[in-house]
Amino acid sequence: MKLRIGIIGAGPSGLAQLRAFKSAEMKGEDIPEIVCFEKQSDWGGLWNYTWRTGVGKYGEPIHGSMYRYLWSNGPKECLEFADYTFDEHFGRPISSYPPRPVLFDYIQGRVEKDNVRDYIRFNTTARWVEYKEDTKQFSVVLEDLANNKTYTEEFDYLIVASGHFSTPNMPYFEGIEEFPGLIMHAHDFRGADIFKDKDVLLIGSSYSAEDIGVQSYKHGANSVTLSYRSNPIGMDWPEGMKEVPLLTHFEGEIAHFSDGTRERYDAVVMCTGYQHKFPYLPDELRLKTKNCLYPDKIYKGVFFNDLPQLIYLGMQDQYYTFNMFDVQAWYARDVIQGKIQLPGKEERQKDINLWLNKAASNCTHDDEIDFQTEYVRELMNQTDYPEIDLDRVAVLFKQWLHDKEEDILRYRDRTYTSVMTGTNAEQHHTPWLEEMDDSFERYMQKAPELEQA
Ligand code: FAD
Ligand code: NA7
Repeated sequence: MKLRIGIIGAGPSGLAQLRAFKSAEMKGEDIPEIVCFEKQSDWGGLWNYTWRTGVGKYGEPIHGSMYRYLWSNGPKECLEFADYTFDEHFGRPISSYPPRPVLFDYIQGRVEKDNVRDYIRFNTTARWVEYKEDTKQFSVVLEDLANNKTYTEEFDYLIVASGHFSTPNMPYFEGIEEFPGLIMHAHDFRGADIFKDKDVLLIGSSYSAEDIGVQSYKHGANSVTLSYRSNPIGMDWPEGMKEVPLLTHFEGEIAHFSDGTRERYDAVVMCTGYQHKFPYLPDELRLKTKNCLYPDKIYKGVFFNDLPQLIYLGMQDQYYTFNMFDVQAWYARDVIQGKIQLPGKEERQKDINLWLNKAASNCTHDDEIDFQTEYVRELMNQTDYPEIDLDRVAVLFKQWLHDKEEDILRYRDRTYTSVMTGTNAEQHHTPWLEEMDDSFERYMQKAPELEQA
């Protein structure tokens, strides 16, 4: 009997797992029977943009948190697949910070080549999971949303690749129920056009606050205020943008801050992060963690220590993304295929503790980059995933942080060199701040063609 592998989610992590098995198959290995369940009608996870908010066509909570004018927030050279380069996909150099449709196209290119679509059941939600001690299998209740049918299937391994930037963390502030303007979470933000000429308050001091802030500036907000709880982002903000300490309460349309200042706003966006939420998993199988670089209870950041047949992909906070999901998926594949033997539970916990201790001593962003670089290296070195010069990737990440600090409005015009191919990125034909069209077609145009047009 072939092993049966269930994968929940066909975002970059789930697709990495499919690709990992495909690549083994292409090398002549026998691979298990695999089924991937995806609740959306297409693959790509967050990169599959939706205009919808709230619930989808079939009443499921909307997964997407990406917005229309999203451009990569880090250099593409840091996330490049080692087995499918940007050169291979685009056939020519492109810039270092492409817009969402361009990265979506790149993600799709690799899996289209492999025909992995056949493994995926779209419009299918994982509803509930149970582990059966007698059969040592997972029993998964699934809902075929389009046909309104529920059914159950059994799997030897279950791979959770359902992401963790989808369920908002939504705090309460006194008086907010009387605020007359728009209140939303970053999860529901779809474009800053609505903030033209408005005074916008963003709560939070991480990626979402930073990027929704500069998006709002770019699209003509009258003013943008970022309110931080622990530390300010600390950029040299352009005129019209500023950071203030934490919001304490509202009085009507007036927001009060902990430094005693107050101001009137038209809209509030909670850029307050996300919850790791797995409504289809029972207590004893559920990963319970905040957003951090090394969640407890998962060995090598992947195997649920209480039951290593349960595998979590992409659950860390992320400097590394696509290539980190790849090394996790390759490692998981090799364990499933019996090429890598897992140690016993206590040994695994010791290893987890070692990483948790290392994580606890991270003080700066540079420390965090080095930490995640070491983590990716550890997994990468144990499989046949093509080698990446991770020290050079770490240098690029640090350069990226530096470039952002130097000019938060223009860092996306910077270019870097691919660690995989040595290709220098091209300068995009239009500076990011002036580029109001993020479509694939516009992006791929060369400057002279634009001039002719
Ligand atoms: P996801 O992309 O979230 O995919 C999970 C998939 O699981 C989805 O398709 C979902 O529909 C499916 N799913 C969920 N629940 C179920 C269920 N019960 N049953 C069936 N299917 C289910 N990373 C970068 O590298 N660069 C960026 O510029 C960048 N920008 C970002 C901007 C935003 C606003 C956000 C939120 C994230 C950004 N990221 C970025 C990080 C992002 O997390 C990763 O790039 C990547 O999408 C994570 O992939 P994933 O497969 O782990 O999760
Ligand atoms: P993050 O990176 O998890 O950051 C969440 C932010 O929200 C962080 O600054 C928190 O402040 C802040 N926060 C959380 N709760 C509160 C409350 N109650 N009050 C005030 N501030 C709060 O989430 P992001 O959405 O920015 O980024 C997630 C992904 O999206 C990322 O990978 C990007 O690529 C895009 P803290 O510092 O903890 O005090």
